[in-house]
Amino acid sequence: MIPWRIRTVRGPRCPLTARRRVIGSRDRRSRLAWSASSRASRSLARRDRACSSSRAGLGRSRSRRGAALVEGRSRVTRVELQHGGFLLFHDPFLSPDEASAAFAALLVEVPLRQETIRLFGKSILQPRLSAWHGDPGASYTYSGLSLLPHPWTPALSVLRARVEEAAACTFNSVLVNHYRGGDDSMGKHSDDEPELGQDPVIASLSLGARRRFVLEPKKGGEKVTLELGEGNLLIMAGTTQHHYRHGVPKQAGRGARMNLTFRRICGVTRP
Ligand SMILES: O=C(O)CCC(=O)C(=O)O
Repeated sequence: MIPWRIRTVRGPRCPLTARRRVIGSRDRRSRLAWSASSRASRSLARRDRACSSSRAGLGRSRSRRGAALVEGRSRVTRVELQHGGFLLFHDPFLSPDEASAAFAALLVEVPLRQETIRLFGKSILQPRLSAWHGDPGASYTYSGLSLLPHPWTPALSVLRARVEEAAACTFNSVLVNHYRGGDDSMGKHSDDEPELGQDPVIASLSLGARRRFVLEPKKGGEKVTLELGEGNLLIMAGTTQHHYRHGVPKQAGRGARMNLTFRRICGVTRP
């Protein structure tokens, strides 16, 4: 039983024309915002081939750095990064009720566990719980850890449909991270493994406690810090993974949080 309704319809019942009509009826600012996304919408027709930011149509922008745009109920802020990276921050994306229902469902459905990884030649326990889900064949390896996907659960499938529509791009896997409290964290890293392809689009959905998210350029320069709160969606695109590391530092006193990073493993045939 899924405690919220799917507002995204897949396949032929989700025609691009309907999407364009909605976009066309918005104000000029919003239409500008969607100039990148209309290319992205076209890419939905090629959904099974979309793998990178440029193929997904998210590669170019006409909007200003940090420009705030209104898309449906969601406020979308676009942040330009160095060398062609960019972020799209949807706040809110899920309502508080949807977010807390999703959190509760995921705690029951997802087999969260503490994994051991290799870092600087040493085996260490990750400071959080995690689980990898996806289409058959969507395996993922990072920090010496090779993950075979668990199948999509009902809640993950609903959330994937919602996120795919917002990102105008398809995902065949998701890494679920559960931060049990403020002592759990994620070290700085890039999602730049070869199986993600060049310039991957990574869509990160946050549930539960608000946490600080830091992006730092690999070759020095201005850091970007965001507060990721309940129901926010952060899309990292363009060359972000190539030029930046990101992480979630410890933050004393914070409660439990769940984060879902939807990804596309290249070369996997959609079932
Ligand atoms: O928890 C977050 O917000 C970040 C997760 C993340 O960086 C990742 O899954 O690679």
